[in-house]
Amino acid sequence: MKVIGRNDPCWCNSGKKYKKCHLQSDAKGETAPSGRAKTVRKPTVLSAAVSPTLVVPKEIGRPEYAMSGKPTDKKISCKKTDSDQIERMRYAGKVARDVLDTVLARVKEGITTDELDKIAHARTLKLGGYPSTLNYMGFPKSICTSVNEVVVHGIPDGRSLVNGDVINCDVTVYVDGMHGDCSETVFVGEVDEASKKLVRVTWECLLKGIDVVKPGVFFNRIGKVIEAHAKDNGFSVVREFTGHGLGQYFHMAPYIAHFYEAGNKQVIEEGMTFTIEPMINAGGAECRFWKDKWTAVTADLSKSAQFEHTLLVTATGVEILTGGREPFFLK
Ligand code: EYF
Ligand code: CO
Repeated sequence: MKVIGRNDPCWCNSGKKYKKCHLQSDAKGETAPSGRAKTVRKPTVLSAAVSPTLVVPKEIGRPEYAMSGKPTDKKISCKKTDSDQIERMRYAGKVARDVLDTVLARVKEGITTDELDKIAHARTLKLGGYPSTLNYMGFPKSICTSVNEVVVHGIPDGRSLVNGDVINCDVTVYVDGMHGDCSETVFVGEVDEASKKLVRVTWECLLKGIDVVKPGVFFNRIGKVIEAHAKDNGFSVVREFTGHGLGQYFHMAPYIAHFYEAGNKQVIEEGMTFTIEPMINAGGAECRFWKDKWTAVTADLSKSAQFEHTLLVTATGVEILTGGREPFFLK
């Protein structure tokens, strides 16, 4: 076994020296969640070549940040009051779902995440949409592809999928002036039982979060039920990233925590459109960033999974705007 030197690159692919990254937490045994035997894992995903930025034809309507990379910093509420806005949200949700299904149908051993990005880009344009992640705060690609220990915001690149990978594809589209956002985690070939459980429980976490949505309920109920289900199954909830209001802007007020925030008394209202998108880790909740500053990975390199829907709050409950077929593992 090779021993990592203090000045060697850290094993977690952060690009930092070992002494500036995991040296101390490894020494204290903190990399594993407390109460469990520490498992030392190696990264299963390394950064690979990123292809040139794809072009969007000028006749496609664009969000405000498409040229500058800078989204509006106004904290506008996601509540919709007129039926035209709601109809356009329904349409954005349908287009996002179509693009996600198109991408997921092509996931298989040997395909690169860059090819999946190109498939998503072409399908989004064909449906008259703009791929919302493209140049959002400078993000270079049309979807996010997060494999194994990558929690979120993986950049599609030249890495080929291998048997046993789990991959989350996250699609957001901007069409008719509205954003629709959804993601799913799927298997590449045959995966181990632990990965199957992680993906199933993550899906159940999303469903449990959606189940409590109706007018008058505190937003913190969503995180409460999600965190309880993840913990009951021995998993942890990522805290750095949350769901979000969306509509005319990609990210609007409020944020939606996937863990319990006792003091958050914000109330769910009819007409709000927001995402729930829990990221659940097989090990500890802590994340690190790669040196690209986008890709978030689990600090202990355990696997992570995520599912996401865009929701509309109705008078009595909720409408799933990015709903469609059931996830593949329920078939
Ligand atoms: C340091 C980004 C900014 N943000 C959110 C920007 O909600 C999303 N998906 O469901 C979502 C997708 C993307 C996104 C893609 C790029 N960004 C990422 C990471 C860090 C960061 O600020
Ligand atoms: Co989102």
